[in-house]
Amino acid sequence: MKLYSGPLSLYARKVEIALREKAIAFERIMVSFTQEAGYRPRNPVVMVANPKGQVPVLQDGDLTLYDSTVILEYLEDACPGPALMPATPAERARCRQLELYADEVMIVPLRALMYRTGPRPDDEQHWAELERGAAEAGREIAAQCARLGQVLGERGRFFDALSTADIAIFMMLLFNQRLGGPSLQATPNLMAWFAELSLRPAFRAIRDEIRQADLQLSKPVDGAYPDMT
Ligand SMILES: N[C@@H](CCC(=O)N[C@@H](CS)C(=O)NCC(=O)O)C(=O)O
Repeated sequence: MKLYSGPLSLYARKVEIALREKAIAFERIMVSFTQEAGYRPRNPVVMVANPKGQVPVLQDGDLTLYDSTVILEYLEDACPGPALMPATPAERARCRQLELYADEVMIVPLRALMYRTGPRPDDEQHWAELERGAAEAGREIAAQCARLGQVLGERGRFFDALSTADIAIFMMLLFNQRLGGPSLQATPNLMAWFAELSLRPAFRAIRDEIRQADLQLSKPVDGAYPDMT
């Protein structure tokens, strides 16, 4: 398999974690990314494969797929063991729902923090507006973390075994860390879950690569990575 990924692409890194957890060999092609120009110039293969022009793109023989969720579903069907989806229909649906919560709901306030890793605008007023937006987003992220803490409950896990939802939520919380969002300390069970996943080689490798990519590509962010062990 061939995966088109990006150094700071949280969706492509979701797929990388799944591939590593399933011990599937793959060739990784990193598309170019800078804070100044984003993904431009676009990778030509990605442009042809994905009408949205986005990574991840997975090629498996004649099959070319885009969108991390579709790719994860394919990997689950094509390479079922070790499973990254629960067994029962209800739990599988709950897993898909939680993955979507991460990918489409948690991403919203995170986007309001992303300016922090890019070049600082000259206009101080614009910067102050961004900072106000970030403060509001931080409150929303803290509320989301509290909700996730409730879902985790005393059991401290979303499902009996590792799932695509764990991967998606981990990526969002990792990005919250790198962007200097709220610490997880207010939700100890979520923090413990995050720390436990960080010990798995697949998660640790991606976390460390992203941290390294930040050192090379991003502006330093005050208070970044507060909960890193
Ligand atoms: N829903 C898509 C989102 C993919 C996505 O947003 N990819 C970003 C990188 S994390 C990208 O390629 N952005 C470039 C762009 O949107 O122009 C997925 O899950 O794969």
